Amino acid sequence: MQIMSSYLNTIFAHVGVNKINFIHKSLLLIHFERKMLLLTLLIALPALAFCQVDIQHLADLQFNRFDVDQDGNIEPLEVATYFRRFDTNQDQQISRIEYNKEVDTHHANDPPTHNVLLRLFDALDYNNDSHLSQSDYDALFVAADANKNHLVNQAEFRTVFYDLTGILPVGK
Ligand SMILES: [Ca+2]
Ligand SMILES: [Ca+2]
Ligand SMILES: [Ca+2]
Repeated sequence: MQIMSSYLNTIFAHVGVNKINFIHKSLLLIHFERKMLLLTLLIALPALAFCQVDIQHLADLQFNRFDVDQDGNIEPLEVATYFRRFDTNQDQQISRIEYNKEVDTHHANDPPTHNVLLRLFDALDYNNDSHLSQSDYDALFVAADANKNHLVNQAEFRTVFYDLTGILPVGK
């Protein structure tokens, strides 16, 4: 009887430890899954916000703002005109504040579009000093002009716009 009891105790003790281990592992797993869910949400939420933007439509809107004479091409002179419109204090720099104001005149109460256009600003601001110079736009023009004819057409502009904002059109 004595032997039987100690044998059972050993078994229970063994099962008990395993039970605790099991519960501990389950809790760890739940904790891990919660963390992953939170992480996924944190990653997905900004992406979801950007999905609300029709990126091709926005690219075309921006293209049309550059293409002042509406001939289907952006010429270097039009880039200069575009730059001057943003540079309200005429210090040859577009600050993030100036850029924000100009974006607001076209996209007030539209935070997703605003965010996409600010992504564009940050992508162009290579040295992260929150200012864009005419040379940043000149570099953008050269990069966009894929066929090197000194003009940027709509297709070339779309490509560089998707590239810089990091957003591709969905189902197009
Ligand atoms: Ca033009
Ligand atoms: Ca300025
Ligand atoms: Ca071209």
